[in-house]
Amino acid sequence: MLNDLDSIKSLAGEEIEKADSLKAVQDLKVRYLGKKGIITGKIKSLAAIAKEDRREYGKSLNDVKIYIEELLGVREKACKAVELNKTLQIQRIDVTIPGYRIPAGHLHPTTQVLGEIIGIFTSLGFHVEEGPEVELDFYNFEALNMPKEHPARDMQDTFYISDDVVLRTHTSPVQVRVMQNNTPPLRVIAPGKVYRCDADVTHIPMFHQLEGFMVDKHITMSHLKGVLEVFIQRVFGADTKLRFRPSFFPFTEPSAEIDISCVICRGAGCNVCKNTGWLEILGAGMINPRVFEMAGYDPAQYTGFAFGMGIERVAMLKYGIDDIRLFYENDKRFLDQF
Ligand code: 2NL
Repeated sequence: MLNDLDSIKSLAGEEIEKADSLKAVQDLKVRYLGKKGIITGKIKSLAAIAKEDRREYGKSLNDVKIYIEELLGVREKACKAVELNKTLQIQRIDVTIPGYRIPAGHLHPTTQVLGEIIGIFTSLGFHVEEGPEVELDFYNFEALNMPKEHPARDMQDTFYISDDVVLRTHTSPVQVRVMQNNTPPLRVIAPGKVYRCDADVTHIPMFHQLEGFMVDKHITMSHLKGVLEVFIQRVFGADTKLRFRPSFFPFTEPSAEIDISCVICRGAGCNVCKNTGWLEILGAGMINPRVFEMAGYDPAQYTGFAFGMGIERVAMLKYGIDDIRLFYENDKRFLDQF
């Protein structure tokens, strides 16, 4: 009786010793200790053994069971270690390899240039003001000395919402509102979107403009000249020259168009400046007394200068871009360059 336990014990010992994978260990566990396993079978048959032998046989059977369990446990541990090592060899991870860089976005070139310009004017004491893009005819035209029949209101240029509501064609109406609600001295810039019914390489129906003005007693054109010179030379470089050409705007008198020495060829002549050596960059002038009257200011007491520029145009000159539509196509090959 006890002999069969000895042979089970030694056979199990041999088999478990030879098991060289977790699967093989698992199979042996089932073979000996499973529901229909050899040891389990012996335990079930205990009842059939003569009462006087049962105690001793039972104890030996239990010893064999514990022996097999322990061997299986040791073997299982060893196989697990071998398989883990194999996995680590195959799935080797080099923790020193640099990670993948997630490409970071950046501000749109128009926004970058606008931010730079705002920074320059705020450093000179100008405040940023904003206003509605859907504007009353009064603020967009009437208050700026452009009465109903004025050619600048031409249907070709202005988007009309109704008879007396338009999409603003410039940000000047912001400044008119500022004058109505404040008393001088004033130093204000008004950046924002403006709308004109126009489209070609240098014109799009929505673009960005920045206007600015300064109002106080005794403001003269030399203040205008000084402020614009600081502005231009900070954007385009300290060696950039300015040229004031006589011009006309209904809201300024006198008016001027300001050119800068060509930032591409530095005045030598190229196709960007059409061999003139100069680039047109902004319009400006002394605020027309009629505009002051419309805003409720006494033109005998106050004077002021005003100026306006297209942001995309400044960006085009700064970076030598020849087609304004590139700013609105969202082509990454274009945007990635800024
Ligand atoms: C241009 C020219 C200009 C102004 C804008 C202005 C505003 C007020 C009163 C008087 Cl409230 N003037 N703005 C003056 C001169 C020129 O813009 O070429 N813009 C793109």
